[in-house]
Amino acid sequence: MNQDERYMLRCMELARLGAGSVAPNPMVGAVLVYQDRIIGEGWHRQYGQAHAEVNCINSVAAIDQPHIRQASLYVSLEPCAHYGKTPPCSDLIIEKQIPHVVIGCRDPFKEVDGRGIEKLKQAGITVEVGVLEDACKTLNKRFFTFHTTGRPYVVLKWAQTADHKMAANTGERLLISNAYSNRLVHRWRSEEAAILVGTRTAMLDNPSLDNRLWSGKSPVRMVIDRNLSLPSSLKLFNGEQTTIVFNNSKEERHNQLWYHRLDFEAPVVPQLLKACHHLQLQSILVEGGKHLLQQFIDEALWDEARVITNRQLNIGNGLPSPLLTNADMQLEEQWETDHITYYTPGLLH
Ligand code: AOF
Ligand code: ZN
Repeated sequence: MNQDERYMLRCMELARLGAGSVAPNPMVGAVLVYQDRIIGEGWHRQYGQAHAEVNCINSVAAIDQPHIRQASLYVSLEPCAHYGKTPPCSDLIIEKQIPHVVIGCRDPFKEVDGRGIEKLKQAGITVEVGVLEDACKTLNKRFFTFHTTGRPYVVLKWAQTADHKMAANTGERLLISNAYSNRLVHRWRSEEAAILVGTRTAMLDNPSLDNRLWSGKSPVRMVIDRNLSLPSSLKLFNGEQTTIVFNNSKEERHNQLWYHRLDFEAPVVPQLLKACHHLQLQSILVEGGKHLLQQFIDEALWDEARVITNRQLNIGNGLPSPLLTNADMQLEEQWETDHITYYTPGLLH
């Protein structure tokens, strides 16, 4: 690892301190380096507030301020060029006469998208782009997927028995995961903007779809209820989170209950993702059931699948798990009786 990469790694480390507070903005970190010494550090801390570069420049001690004009700025994402909730960072960099800027990756947001880099170059600043580029993109995988593909980042999740069954034939709820993996699932819920289930899962499991076992926020809940037949007593229709009900007739908003109409004669998943994009929901966690999960897989509209397998539970007859075709297994983890396997779509490799 060279010096540039080391400083970029520090930018990413700082960026992660904004996790959970900056979405739908990306996590961004910046460091200012003078004669191989860090004289300033900053990150985007809170949605709507100062960007990483501003916090970084403001952190420089008085004694080092004269050095800013000879320093190098490292930043994990291209400095912005637009007036959003804050003025353009590229203007500030130019104003401060920083001579050299090293960027992790380009910003795909259409208001920026190379304009920040261009502006800096026009001002005579030397700009280097693409240091630890893949890692910088992965850090904001939800933001990148959202802006480059026009749909949210999709995480599929299910729990299965050792013999790959998701439910008993009777439809009754199976207790598959243990206390450890349940907590992990709540962490996953805290990390995505929205959570989705199908009609049958909503009815049979009556899930609350909130995050009770981990710190941080709960996602927006989404349920498919084609004919609006689900009882209003279900947990997901109650509580404080917003719930979006995808159906075939109603388009209305009542406080936290939002109805969104879909054309059920056409494939539902692309329409649903389009609605998420429109609502600025950058990621969704799909928690079942099998039929819905399979639709995402068959349409190749998914980015990660996380499968919890209880290795001690075999039920013989039952509802088989979705079939993950063209998937690459990435990693496995063990939480007591549960084994968790992480997959990504093999088609992309
Ligand atoms: C940067 N540095 O630290 C971040 C950037 O509404 P605003 O003004 O906060 O702008 C949000 C957009 O700015 C966001 O979509 C992304 O393109 C960029 N984020 N840019 O130079 C930062 N967080
Ligand atoms: Zn900015």
